Amino acid sequence: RHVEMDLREAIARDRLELHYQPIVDLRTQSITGFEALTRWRHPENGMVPPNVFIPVAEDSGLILPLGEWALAEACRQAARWPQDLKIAVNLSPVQLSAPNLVDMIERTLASTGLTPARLELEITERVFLDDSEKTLRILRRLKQVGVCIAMDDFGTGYSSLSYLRSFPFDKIKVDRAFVLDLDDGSEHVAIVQAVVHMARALGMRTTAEGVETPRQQELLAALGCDEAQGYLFSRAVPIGEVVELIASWP
Ligand code: G
Ligand code: G
Ligand code: MN
Ligand code: NA
Repeated sequence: RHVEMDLREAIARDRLELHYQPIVDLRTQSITGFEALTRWRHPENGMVPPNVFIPVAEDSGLILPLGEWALAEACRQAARWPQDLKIAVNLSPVQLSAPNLVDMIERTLASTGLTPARLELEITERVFLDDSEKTLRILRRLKQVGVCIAMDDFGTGYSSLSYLRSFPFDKIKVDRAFVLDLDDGSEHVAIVQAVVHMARALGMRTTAEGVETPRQQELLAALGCDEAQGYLFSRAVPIGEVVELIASWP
């Protein structure tokens, strides 16, 4: 309750921040883009983690204004970056089932001037739990707008492979649960390999999340994974550090 009231005020007073985590090409080591992650600095309690406030936002409906703000802010910032960099924004299933999502996204692209192909929307498997036909229709409309769609947290949820065939995702993000103990001899090697093969066969790219060690990076590259993100490369940084990060990237 308290969290909900405080979050409502934080949104109204523009007190949320976006942090940006780089996504790195495993072949060239260059940054291909950033994932925007919402941060909430509570005036008394300090940083409130997203796994606390996102569920509250989803249950209360506050995820709609929060999500709209995050999208607009991320697009506004990314429009000023080098044109080859993409911006990934997380979309809640609640946003996907709300009316006017596609209009809102088109309006945001128009008002920020961001090229649609530079925007990547990350959705989770949870979106297919409700009305998967309706979800597929919305995703197809979004594709027509020209944005990219990524399947986030792949392998953790209520995975069904059937929707991968029903919808042309641009990218699969392999959940960090499979990267966490990715090491020589780990069973996760076989799982990541299978996901990469499947994605390739379906014409989708793969991004590994939660990469923390050079050995994980090596294994992922050897397995044919396209991109990676994680603390090995960088944590999510405030907007003021993004330009510096791009400029100083090896
Ligand atoms: O890195 P981090 O702890 O910020 O992210 C935790 C979770 O919160 C991730 O699953 C991430 O997708 C989610 N999250 C972070 N920012 C947003 C946002 O703006 N919208 C939505 N829907 N989820 C977000
Ligand atoms: O959208 P998603 O749920 O994937 O959000 C990414 C989450 O993972 C964020 O909470 C982010 O801070 C976190 N994260 C990013 N890189 C790493 C990492 O290398 N290790 C761990 N443990 N968490 C990470
Ligand atoms: Mn994500
Ligand atoms: Na994820």
